[in-house]
Amino acid sequence: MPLPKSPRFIQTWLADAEGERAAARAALEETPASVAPKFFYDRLGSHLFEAITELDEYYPTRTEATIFASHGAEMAKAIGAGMALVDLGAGNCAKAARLFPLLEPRRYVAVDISVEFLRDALRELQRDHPQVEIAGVGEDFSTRLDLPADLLGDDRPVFFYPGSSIGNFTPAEALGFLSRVRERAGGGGLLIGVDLVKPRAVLEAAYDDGLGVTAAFNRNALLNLNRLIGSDFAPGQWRHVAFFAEAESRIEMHLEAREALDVSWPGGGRRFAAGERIHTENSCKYTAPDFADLLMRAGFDTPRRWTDPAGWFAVFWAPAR
Ligand code: AVJ
Repeated sequence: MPLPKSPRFIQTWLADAEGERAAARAALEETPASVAPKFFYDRLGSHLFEAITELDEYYPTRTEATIFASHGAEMAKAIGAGMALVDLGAGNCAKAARLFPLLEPRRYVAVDISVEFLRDALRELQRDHPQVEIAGVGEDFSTRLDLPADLLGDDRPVFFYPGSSIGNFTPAEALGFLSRVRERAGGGGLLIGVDLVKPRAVLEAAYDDGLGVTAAFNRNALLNLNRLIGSDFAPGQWRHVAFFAEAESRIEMHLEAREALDVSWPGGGRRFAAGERIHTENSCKYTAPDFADLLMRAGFDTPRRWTDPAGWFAVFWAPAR
């Protein structure tokens, strides 16, 4: 048997490691302090997120999967054939792989900041799909979306952004991000999953599960930062806080100091008062009409939309002429 080819891999994340460190330190020194959600995703963080998607309380992944299972064929028809599928935040690549039989992409370009995790996932995927031209890009696509032109070849670019990761952006940021995707999607489009507004109790349980997996995921950002900037955060000193902020229509996650704490890193540090918080994530929830409007404002053509029977989650196909 011939050896499976190994996927081409490009890494831009941490090309400017000193710049990333400086930005992370600056965000910690502000009041309120913050850690960008991209810092959840070191290798352990990607595994913890996988575990979150298996929790009873975390409905988005499961609900989105039912929408793909029920309407995938119709989506594939709307999208059309002969594409380069660009997966933003590909993670373990499982969602895209499940769509391969329907979409039959000629190329698959997986983009994720969790570089080692992505590399492992792609090796396996290439073994299972020798006919697909697979490439990996280790990139922080929240701040840049640089894809070498030859990665897409002559195939129609179809961007895939499932899971409601768009919720990590505020609506204003999301508009900017979607516009950047639109610029690169000409001739193709964007297939995107979006979490919808629903009763507070359902939302809050999904981000504060009984097992404490989400709490561990949240605290793990501190361990990732320790490695990246040399800080000395002790995760046990921080309480996981998650709530639905109605006015902003978003779940907010924070880490709250259990007592007054001093944290230091090379060249600096700061004191956190007891109860002081570090903001680690926004997860914005939309209504379906509001999100369709956002897609149109970003320059996409009139989108199509599929939801689950309860209307908890939506998948949009937004064509880009
Ligand atoms: C990966 C951003 C979609 O916001 O639901 C899960 C991340 N945070 N539990 C989300 C997350 C806490 C997730 N996204």
